[in-house]
Amino acid sequence: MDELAKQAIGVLHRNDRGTWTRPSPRLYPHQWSWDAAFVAMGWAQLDPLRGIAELWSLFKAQWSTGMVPQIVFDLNVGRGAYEPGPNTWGTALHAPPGTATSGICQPPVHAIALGRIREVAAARSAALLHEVDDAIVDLYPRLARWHRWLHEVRDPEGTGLVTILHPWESGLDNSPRWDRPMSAIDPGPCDHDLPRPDLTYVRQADERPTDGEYRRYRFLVDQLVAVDHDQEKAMAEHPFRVADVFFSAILAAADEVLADLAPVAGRPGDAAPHRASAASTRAALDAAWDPELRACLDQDRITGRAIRADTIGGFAPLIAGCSIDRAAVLVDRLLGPTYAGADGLAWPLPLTTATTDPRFDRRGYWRGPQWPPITWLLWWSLQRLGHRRTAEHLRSTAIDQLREVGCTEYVEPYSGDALGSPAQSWTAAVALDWLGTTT
Ligand code: 2M8
Repeated sequence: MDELAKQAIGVLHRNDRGTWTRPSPRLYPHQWSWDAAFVAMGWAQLDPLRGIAELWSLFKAQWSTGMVPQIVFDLNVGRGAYEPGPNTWGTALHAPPGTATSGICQPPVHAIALGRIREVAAARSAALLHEVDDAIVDLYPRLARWHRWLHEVRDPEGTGLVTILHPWESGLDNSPRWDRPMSAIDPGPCDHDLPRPDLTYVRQADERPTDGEYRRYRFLVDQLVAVDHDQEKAMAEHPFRVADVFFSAILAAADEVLADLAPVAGRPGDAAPHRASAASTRAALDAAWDPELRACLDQDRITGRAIRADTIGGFAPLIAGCSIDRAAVLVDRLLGPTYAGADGLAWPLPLTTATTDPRFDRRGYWRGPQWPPITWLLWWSLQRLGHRRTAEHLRSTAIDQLREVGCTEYVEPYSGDALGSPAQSWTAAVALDWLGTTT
């Protein structure tokens, strides 16, 4: 068997908890929302029904409002192994009985994962497709409720863009995109300990966010707990409110996939509204386009201003789907000298921040390094846009990279050093998907 496939399968098995998967053995010992979506696609290459189980484990913790939580905590994990842990969030009355969750969300990659699992099953056998389609009938209403929550609760004015209330909701936690809104926050004196178990699991402290960043992260959590996770209040008063273009683009792509799945779930009439939601997001992304930067910019909902930062977030239209002309501009930039085509890169793959942005940091967490799931999203999107050669170039380069660095969390783009967790499930999952492994 292919060596990378063997290693990736080993990582998934090592992190497997039966029906769900830890993102990594020590650094992230619980189930994370968007990791679960990537991981489900990885499992699908081995067993599509195990992929379905991964999604089910997550959606069992979906709140009655429709929100799918960022973290579903494993209560068997020792206290203090991950912070902030289950007791910090004040979510006991919100999460379904028998589950413990955080109180925020992450990008909605789940419908994309379900669509992908269906493709894998269809290529295997009619019987397997039948089983996956049965699962889609049950899962679809949960996915539809999740998307509805994002559109109605996080975009109550119908702007087409989803507002996030914490950088952790973006998934690209420390991106320079959040520097300005975060710097406007005064967390005041910290009246509780800020334990950092994460720092004991990495080689160097600079592979994780700083204590100053953590103080603000914790402050934002405390603010949400103070309003008992009341979304209407938070959307009016919370000190971090940003319309996130990358998150919104993922939602648009996922809305399109949900439209494809609606007839399978016996709800053909839902397809048109899902497509209309996606179209409205695409229009909002057009309006958020900055012609000078040639990028799409997040909007700070508190100041009313666009956030100028040259990061991977600016490529949101590629993920949502966009005009031929816009895609050509963005592909050019993606492969150009400030991103994947930068001089001296070990592998020509997309960076999370442009080398010319003053905040570019080659080792910084989400501030420059290459992240395999982001490359996967761009690869998947480029295929859909018909940029097949570019997509294939990304896929084969990413596989070359992973053969060298292993299933690491992220990669220092010049030295090619493996950073963060060395056994990261979503990296293993995208490797398996790219290899199209059959066992
Ligand atoms: C990282 O985020 C968590 C908080 O959610 C952390 O730093 O503790 C991010 O890379 C996020 O995108 C990812 O989902 C999570 C688990 O892999 O780790």
